[in-house]
Amino acid sequence: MFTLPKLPYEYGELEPNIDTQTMIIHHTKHHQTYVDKLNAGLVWTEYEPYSNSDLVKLVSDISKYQEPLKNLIKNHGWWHINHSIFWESLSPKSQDINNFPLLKEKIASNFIDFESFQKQFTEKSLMLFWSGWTWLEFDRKNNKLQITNYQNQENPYMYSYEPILWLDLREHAYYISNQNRRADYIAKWRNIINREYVNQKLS
Ligand code: MN3
Repeated sequence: MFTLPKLPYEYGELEPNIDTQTMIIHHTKHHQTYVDKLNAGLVWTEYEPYSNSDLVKLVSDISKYQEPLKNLIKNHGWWHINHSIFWESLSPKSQDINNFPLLKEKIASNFIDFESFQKQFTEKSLMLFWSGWTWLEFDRKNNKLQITNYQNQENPYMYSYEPILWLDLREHAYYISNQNRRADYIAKWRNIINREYVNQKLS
C-alpha cells in the first residue's frame, strides 16, 4: 500500500512563507486523500499486485494498463507523486544560489541569468489558467531546461522529461494566507526552495 510521506520539517517551520494551517490541510487532508483513493482503487481492481510496485514506474508505464486502473493511476497516483516531491523541494532554511554552482550554471546557460529565470518562472505561473502546476523540467537528451505549465495532475514524467523544480498552483496551496493573490504566494515560495535538493536533481 502507498503511504503518506512524512514531511522533512514541521508544519509550522515554513512560516511566514507558507502558513501552518495550509500545510496541515494540504498534507493531512488533500495529499492523504490522494493516497487513500489510490490504495482503495488498487485493492478494488483486479490489479492489486501493482500496489507494491514503484509508483513512478507505474505511472510511466500507464499506456500498458486499461481502465479502471489507468484512470485511477492518472488521477490519484500522479497527484500523490506531485505532492510527495513538492514537500521534498521545500526547506525552512534559506539557501543562497551561489552555494550551488551546478544549478546556477545550468540556469544561466538556459535563461541568461538567475534573475531572468525567476522572472520567467513567475510569469509562467501567473499565466496558468484554472488549476495545475508550473514545472522547471529537464530535457536530458537535449541538455535543455524549460519552464512548462501542466494542467491538473499532468507532469514532466508523462513526456519523458525530468522534474527539477515545481510549484503547486491549486488554490488549496495558498488561499488561506494569500486569497486570490497568487503572485504573493509565488514570491514567498521562492524563499523556501530547497536548492540543495534541486541542485542534486541536475547531477
Ligand atoms: Mn496540492
